[in-house]
Formats: sequence, structure tokens, C-alpha cells
Amino acid sequence: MYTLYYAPGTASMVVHLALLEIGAPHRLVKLDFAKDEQRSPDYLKLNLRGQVPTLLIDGQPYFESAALLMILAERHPEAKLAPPPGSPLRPDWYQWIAFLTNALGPAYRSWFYPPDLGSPEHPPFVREALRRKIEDSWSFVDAHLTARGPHMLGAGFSGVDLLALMYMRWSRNMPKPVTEWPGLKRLADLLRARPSWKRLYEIEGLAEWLA
Ligand SMILES: N[C@@H](CCC(=O)N[C@@H](CS)C(=O)NCC(=O)O)C(=O)O
Repeated sequence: MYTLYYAPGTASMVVHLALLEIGAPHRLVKLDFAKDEQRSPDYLKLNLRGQVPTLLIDGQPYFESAALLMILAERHPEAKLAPPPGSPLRPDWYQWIAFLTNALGPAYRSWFYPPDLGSPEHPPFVREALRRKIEDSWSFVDAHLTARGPHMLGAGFSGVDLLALMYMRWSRNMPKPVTEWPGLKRLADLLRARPSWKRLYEIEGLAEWLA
């Protein structure tokens, strides 16, 4: 049994999507960021940094969205979120998860949380550097998808696509949303047509960027 601590539309999204794709029974605990619930003493016992997601697996708390995706894929091989160990696409699975979390995760975090870098709002040059870093990473992924897509691992869907989809959604109000790159738009459209996406929107109460 799993318990996911989440906040709508945040880094918990990929874990929630993975649970829905797997069809694994789970309990959801929503944290209200407006009330700072991620910093309540009880939650800090589970997640010292006061961030989502946290996933309880058999009562033990774990964090980091990409790690949780990999753990779930390994525990539910029948869901085929990851190519099996030793198969030709397994290295690609590791490569793209590491690339997306390294190149995009910290840059988005800095973009959305200026206080992490020490000021309430970014000075223009910092904002510009972060924008360029995020867009350069998306250009690189778009070139990959154009050459080898339509999914992150080629012809077939995998859990890496869920991670990419979460990050893609975060670009929707940025100067250049991912839908302006053809390969990224094609991937976003394929993934947004999956039942798990619509279900996630219903459960999390999301509206923007459904389709
Ligand atoms: N690297 C972490 C990032 C987690 C993270 O930054 N979560 C944000 C939401 S997207 C959060 O909990 N923010 C609340 C806060 O920092 O107060 C992951 O991928 O799990």
C-alpha cells in the first residue's frame, strides 16, 4: 500500500501519474501550500525539506520524484513503465531520467522559487539565465524526439514520458511553452490523450493545459 503526499500540479504529479498508470491502490494526502502545510511539524518528520512528493511505501517515507518513479516502475514490472533490466532500452531509461531531472528539475525549481537563490524576485539577468537554461534543455529534447520519437524511448510509451510531461506542463506560462517545439508538442499531445492524464486532472482539480 502506498500513501502519496502531494500538492496539485507540483513535483508530486509524476508519482501520482505513475500510480494511476500502474493501477496500484494508494491513499492521497493533499498538502495546502497556501497554509504552509508542507512545513507542519508532522510533515517535516516525513520530509525534512518540507517538499512534495513524499511516498510512504509500507509505512517508510521516500522522496525525490524521479527516484519514486523508478522505485514504482521496479516494483510493478507488469505495468511496463521501464524497459526490463538488460534490455536494449534500459540504458536509455536511466539516461533520460537523469538528464530530465538534472537539466530541468533544478532550473525549474530556481525559476519558481526565487528565494532559493536569495531574493524575493529574480534580478533580470538571473531570470534570463534560467529561461535560457530551460529552453536550451527543451531544444535538446526536441531534437532527440524529432530524430527518435515520438516518445522519449522511441516508438513506445514509458515512465520517462510521465516525467517529461510534468516538466513540460510547467512551461505553460513561460516565455516559450514547450508546445512551440514540434517534437515536444507531438509528445505532449500523445500523453495528454492518455486516461491517466484526465483522471489526474479530476483528482487534483487542475484546469490549465489539459489538452
Ligand atoms: N527535486 C525534488 C523537488 C521537489 C520540490 O521542489 N517540490 C516543490 C513543489 S514542485 C515543493 O514541495 N515546494 C514547496 C516548498 O518548497 O515550500 C523532486 O523532484 O521531488
